[in-house]
Amino acid sequence: MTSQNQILFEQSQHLIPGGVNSPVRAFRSVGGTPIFFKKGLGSKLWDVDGKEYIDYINSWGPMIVGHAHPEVIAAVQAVAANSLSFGAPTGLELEMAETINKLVPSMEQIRLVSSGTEATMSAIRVARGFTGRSKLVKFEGCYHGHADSLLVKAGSGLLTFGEPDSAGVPAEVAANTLTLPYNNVEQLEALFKQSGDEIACVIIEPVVGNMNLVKPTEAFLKALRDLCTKHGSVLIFDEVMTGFRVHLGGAQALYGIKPDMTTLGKVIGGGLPVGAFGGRKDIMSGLAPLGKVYQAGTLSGNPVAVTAGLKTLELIQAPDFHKNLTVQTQKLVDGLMAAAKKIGVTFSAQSVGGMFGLYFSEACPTCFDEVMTSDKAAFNVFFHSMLDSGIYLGPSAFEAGFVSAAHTDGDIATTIAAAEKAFQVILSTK
Ligand code: KE4
Repeated sequence: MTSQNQILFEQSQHLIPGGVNSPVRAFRSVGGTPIFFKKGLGSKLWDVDGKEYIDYINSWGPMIVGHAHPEVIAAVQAVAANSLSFGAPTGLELEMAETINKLVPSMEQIRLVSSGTEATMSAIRVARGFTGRSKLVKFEGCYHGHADSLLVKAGSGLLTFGEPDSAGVPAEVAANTLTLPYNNVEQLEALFKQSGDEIACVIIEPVVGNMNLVKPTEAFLKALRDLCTKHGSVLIFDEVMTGFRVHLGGAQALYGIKPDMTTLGKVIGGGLPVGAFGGRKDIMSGLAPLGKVYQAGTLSGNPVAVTAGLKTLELIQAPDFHKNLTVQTQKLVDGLMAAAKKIGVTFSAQSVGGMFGLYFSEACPTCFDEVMTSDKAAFNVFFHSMLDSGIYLGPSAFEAGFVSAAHTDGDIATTIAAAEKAFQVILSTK
């Protein structure tokens, strides 16, 4: 019998490109039919056919306190009754700026937007306005949203400026973006020696979640900080994913590196559309209406979205919240590695705070080239076996996974039991 899921996917494709509003949701990387959901509560999701799943996507990070947390829902319902939007300042935006500044002190001034892409796009523009320079540096495997200047792949030669990584991005735009290998201090130093004084900014995921999870070496982050300081380039930590996820103060608190600017998203909206960028006051004062860098948004600081974010940020400040989240996530990783070892499958895994990476390779990767050596076919078998068992992982071997405060020991145990079965399936396909 055709499932409601299959019917919806078939019909959606007539009016929505690929049947989805964001490409990763289409299951193109893993194959099969994407799941349409209708309800979430705590760590669980239910699809349109009523099947239950333990959710390790958490809407790609925002649902850190679990789906439909009663306090978040109640706060949103209450504020929504006063109108959904004014297009004018509200006290809630000040409260959000104060909360972010308290938890991420390097963000001396903050502006709210409606997505992570808007946050990174705006941060790069204000850094270019501040320095009067055009060149931008990013790292292979890092994703910072879909602004033109960020959809750029490494140039043909070492240390050459970029080529478009998407149709529709003009070569002239890509030429201002240089892509370096992550965790490679030598190439970073060579670039700054060659072009340091032309570089407006460097944007980095301080813990990468978009080529699967990749951790930085402390030497790499320190070299990056020192070189940006020496050459007057703005160091932007893209903490859209790591913000409030790996530590209450983000990756910058975890690694003790102070960026010049930070971008945020996901958790600060609690599931509703909120992004933010901010940093040094001397840089942020270049923004309109004070300065000459223009940036704007009809729904920036939307009161309903900000309320969902404020309540979420209040809940994650509970004592031991991140300690418990880190412990729970490590339990999952340890259990999965033990299961793979027991069954005899080549597998590694690691976590940082409430995010984790799973790899069908001997060791955890440290850069994009190493990620690409992971057995993608094995991941796809694993993904579908877990999905059949009611475990919802990111539909790509190149995405990090997320645990929420609502994931119980029972959820972890169920997940590990499902993984043992999935590892057996992988062995049987070898
Ligand atoms: P959004 O524009 O999707 O809100 O944020 C873009 C973005 C910026 N920076 C980082 C570090 C991010 O991880 C993201 C978005 N993350 C992806 C997950 N890989 C969102 C999922 C999707 O594209 O549908």
